[in-house]
Amino acid sequence: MNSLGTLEELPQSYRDRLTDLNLVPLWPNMRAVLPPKVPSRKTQSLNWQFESLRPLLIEAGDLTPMEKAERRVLVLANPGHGLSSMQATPSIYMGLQLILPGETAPNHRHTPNAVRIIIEGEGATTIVDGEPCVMKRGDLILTPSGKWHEHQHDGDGPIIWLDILDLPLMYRLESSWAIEGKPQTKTLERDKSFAEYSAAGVVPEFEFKRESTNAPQLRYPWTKTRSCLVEMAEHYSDRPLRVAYVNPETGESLFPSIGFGAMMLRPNETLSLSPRTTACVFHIVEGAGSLAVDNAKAIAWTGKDTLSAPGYSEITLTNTSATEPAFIITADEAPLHRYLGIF
Ligand code: GTQ
Repeated sequence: MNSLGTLEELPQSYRDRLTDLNLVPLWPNMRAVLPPKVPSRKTQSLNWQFESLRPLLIEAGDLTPMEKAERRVLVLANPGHGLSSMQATPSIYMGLQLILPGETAPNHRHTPNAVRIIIEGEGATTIVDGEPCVMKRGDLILTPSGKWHEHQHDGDGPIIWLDILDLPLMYRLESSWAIEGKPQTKTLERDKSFAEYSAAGVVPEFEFKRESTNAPQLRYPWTKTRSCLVEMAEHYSDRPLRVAYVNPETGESLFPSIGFGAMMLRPNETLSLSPRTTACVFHIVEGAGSLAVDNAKAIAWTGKDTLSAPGYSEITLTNTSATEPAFIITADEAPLHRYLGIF
């Protein structure tokens, strides 16, 4: 590829006249926005270790009362994007949220899609459009774009979960906004949508057309996902053990923006992910191991850690235990890449 003319080669007076008219010459910038063959990526591979973060999150519980926080969250900010961008990847926001016993996080709704993955604690409920969803370790609780949601915690200890939102995408589309609402009335039975969709291949039949099939199931209990992976392991001794979380009505990804999956690594298993364009994040539900990205030094992980890795990279996950399986929940931008035809 030819090297192209630089900005410095242009006379200052010419550059000034361009600037006055809000014009920019493409050629000095072209390789930066269209680099040869591989895109530039800001997403760094890293591990937000739960053990190191937890004390700071608990401290936030002392420092900031809920009324002053609404959402008491420490954002997992990827330094590659700049900490203030509050991004884990180009489209994914992640944060660790803390609710103390007796606290509530007020009702609101917003344009970004959100999923929570429960990390620690029991006794909390998320109410989504009138449906109370139980929150247990490893569960995914969905609050799709536009749905009212609030959190209550009646358990004994703190509850901590990982929020995953397509906030950076919505923000850059200049489409991110929220509104506050009055506390919801629980108009639906607890975990109604999970009850309706809890058997794979069987979906509820409605006499009347549903208002929307956009994410009809709101809670995906971890116990179900885990036992599916364990049963798969009994059938396959060599294939990767991976499942995708889908909309049970359409078989499509939970959201148009972010795709979610889960995997099990057998004891001592090393899994090289097939090459993909999208950045991804990994939440370790159980186990201990390492993440290697391209030729960089492998990053160790253990239960409750959360990691990120850029797209267009060779990713290898290793379970370093010789006796115990490891379980990981994944999130990536594949649905969006597929929609754009770049996956
Ligand atoms: O629970 O609605 O971590 O609106 C960031 C923004 C959580 C939430 C976050 C949010 C929420």
